[in-house]
Amino acid sequence: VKITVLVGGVGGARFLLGARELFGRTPFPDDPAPGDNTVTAIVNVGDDAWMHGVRICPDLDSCMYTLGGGIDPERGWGRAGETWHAKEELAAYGADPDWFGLGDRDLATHLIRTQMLDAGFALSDVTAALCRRWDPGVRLLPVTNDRHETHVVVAAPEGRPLPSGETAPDLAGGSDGEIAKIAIHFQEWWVRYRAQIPTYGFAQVGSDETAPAPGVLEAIAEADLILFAPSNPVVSIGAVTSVPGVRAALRSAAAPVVGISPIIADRPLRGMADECLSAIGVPTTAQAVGEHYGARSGNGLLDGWLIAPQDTAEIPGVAVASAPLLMSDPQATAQMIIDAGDLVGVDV
Ligand code: GDP
Ligand code: FO1
Ligand code: CA
Repeated sequence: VKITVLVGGVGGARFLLGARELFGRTPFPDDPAPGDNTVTAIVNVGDDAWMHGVRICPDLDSCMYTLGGGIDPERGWGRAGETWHAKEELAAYGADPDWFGLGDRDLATHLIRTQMLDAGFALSDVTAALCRRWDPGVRLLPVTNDRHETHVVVAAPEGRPLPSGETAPDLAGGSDGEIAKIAIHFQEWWVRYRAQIPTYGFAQVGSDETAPAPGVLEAIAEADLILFAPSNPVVSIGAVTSVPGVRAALRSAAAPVVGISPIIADRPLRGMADECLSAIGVPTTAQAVGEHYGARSGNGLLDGWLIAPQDTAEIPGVAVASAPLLMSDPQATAQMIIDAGDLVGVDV
């Protein structure tokens, strides 16, 4: 069978461990043998950023390091056994940003990526080259090779210089007049402010001609089953489906599309999905996230929605079932994928 999974970082990477457990290893970057099981991950690049002159791709790296056995399991990003000498030296120079931590081991990945991008290689080629070392056992495709960064519309933090040259007023102090709004990079919102500032929405920033990376549309069109990992519905899955062409490809795919809920008992398992959902006016419930994705038979994306036993959901046109959704180990996650297939009559 051919399985195509839309993924973000930590949640996506854990989910792929389950897919690899169930379907076996998909060679990458080498081609799979005809007729073999293949697992293709379409990975979010909305988190990607330039910091200190290097290109960082957090979700691609979380997937690559997790599947390749190099991840720091507590953080879910960056390398195990990491040291932070470069970060300390940058801080000693007073280099900006001072709120983002590049580990020494991780830095080597960014240096190679940046050199290859500078030499004219596409991000998908760079990812394939890095995966020669990490041998993830899953095809890892960035959703696009173009810049497609998530920016966040926020109230300008107090004291922050505005593009006008003025300084943002103290919100808590009750400034009169309009709230000054600015857009900041997703990493600044997530890492620097921990999503704890008034937030009004998200926008993708990049090229006018953003297109799916090579292989992405084919992986959607040729799949036997398409899954949305239990990743952040807004800044991971939402940033993937906002690449022009991806949504239409999902809607016209021959295979059924099943989402796995990242929300269990009205809470995200980890991370700040809560803050992302509330910024776009979607309650943090399996019901609301399922509705947000919508039914493919209507204007949406789902044929099936797998939720946790604690939750309920009823979405016209979408088959809903409940199953344990804790990705405690690859076997438990593999069972989730079997359950997702059952929901839409695909025997994996
Ligand atoms: P990020 O890019 O690192 O933020 O990771 P993702 O977007 O791929 O996934 C983040 C989401 O994974 C969060 O919203 C969590 O609720 C969800 N998540 C993490 N662990 C689990 C789990 O064991 N089960 C389920 N159902 N969701 C999980
Ligand atoms: N997250 C943090 O909370 N603080 C950091 O300093 C940080 C550095 C970092 C470096 C490389 C990388 O691939 C990821 C990194 N992350 C860091 C995680 C990441 O910014 C976010 O968790 C994701 O983008 C959200 O998925
Ligand atoms: Ca992410």
